Amino acid sequence: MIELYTFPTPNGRKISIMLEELGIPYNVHKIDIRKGEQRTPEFLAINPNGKIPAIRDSL
Ligand SMILES: N[C@@H](CCC(=O)N[C@@H](CS)C(=O)NCC(=O)O)C(=O)O
Repeated sequence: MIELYTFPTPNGRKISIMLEELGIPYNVHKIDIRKGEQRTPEFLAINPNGKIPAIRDSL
């Protein structure tokens, strides 16, 4: 299963649009960039550049 880490910004919506168009199932995890959640150790382990969107394939 694809795990999508995102927030509703224009960049953040791009991956949702792609996954919807491809018909690929995915889980959404909100990363609130207004609260700095993109800089938590948990999120930086997923995307070291600290930006959304990011996807992970949990297999
Ligand atoms: N295309 C770029 C754009 C990502 C980007 O700029 N994301 C912004 C939100 S639209 C972000 O995460 N900003 C938070 C930050 O820089 O701390 C990427 O995927 O690396």
